[in-house]
Amino acid sequence: MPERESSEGAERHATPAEAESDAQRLLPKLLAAVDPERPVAIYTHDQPDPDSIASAYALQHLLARRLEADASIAFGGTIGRATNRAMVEHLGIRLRPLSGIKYAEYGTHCMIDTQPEMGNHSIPGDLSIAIAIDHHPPRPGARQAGFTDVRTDYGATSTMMFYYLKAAGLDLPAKLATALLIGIKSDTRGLEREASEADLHAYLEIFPRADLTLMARIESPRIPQKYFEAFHGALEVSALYDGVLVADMGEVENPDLVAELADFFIPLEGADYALVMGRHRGRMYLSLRTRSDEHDAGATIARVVGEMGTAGGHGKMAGAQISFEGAGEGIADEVRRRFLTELGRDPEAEPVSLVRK
Ligand SMILES: [Mn+2]
Repeated sequence: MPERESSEGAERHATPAEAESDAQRLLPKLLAAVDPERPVAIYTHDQPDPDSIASAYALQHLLARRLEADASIAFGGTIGRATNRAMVEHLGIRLRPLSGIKYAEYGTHCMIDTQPEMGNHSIPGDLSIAIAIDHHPPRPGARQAGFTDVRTDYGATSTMMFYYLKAAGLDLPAKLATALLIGIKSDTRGLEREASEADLHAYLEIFPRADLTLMARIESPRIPQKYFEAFHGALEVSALYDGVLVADMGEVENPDLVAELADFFIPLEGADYALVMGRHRGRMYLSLRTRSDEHDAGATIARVVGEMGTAGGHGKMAGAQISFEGAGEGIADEVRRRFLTELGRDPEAEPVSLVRK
């Protein structure tokens, strides 16, 4: 295991010096892409995670301080994870649901921690995006925003945003520092995975400015009972196929659970892959985690989903969505078969239940 962890980190090469010079070079272009006379909209991906929330908050701060721009943050889907909800509440970050956004009222549209042609957001395809800042690999031939800053060498968009704030000469208020710290921590799993030197450096620089009491409160939130029920259900349906864990949750109350359960299962001894599926409002959500270097999570899930839906992700974690009509009953089985075949497992093999019933 340890040697794998170190090679994982090596995938992201950004150094602090590069991060600083890139931010200095790109900052004027970023600011020039904003119409400061009109309200600005900043969009996270759907079911926003701490990295996208913190990055959006940082961009809002940057535009307010440097351009006096009035920027709102909007998101699609729900904020399901208790820690993410606690983050928004304790830090007082105002997020508006996308359903209430009138696009014509905004002069500048920004996407953060995602890009125009990603499948993980609900922004209309014909909306002209002025700014996109992200660390996920772009799709080949994807339509670009006016100002596009996609640097896959970073473990978190929060790190990129930290260097923008630094290049702009802005101080970090405690709440923003706390948000960025949580953003970096969560996207790199505590700097263990896919973290570059720049991520580590940013983390250390931000750390003394953060409110650690608040951070502890956010990271250990109270958990509703429904959550335990969902975990119970997931344990019961989990099946192992030769080192591959598959859990089809059926209907889920919030799609965030799917990713959370994938994180929950991947430490399992003897499992190199965890795929969790759940349906919510006519969509199947998939989340894949891997501990193996043999198959890239993002590429694997993209091949599994194929023309059925949209997919995206990194080497060790990836997600996908498939829209369907009706009950969508057969989809999970189709995905499971394709997935096992993709990993060279026998889709007909008898699975082993994870827990005794
Ligand atoms: Mn991210």
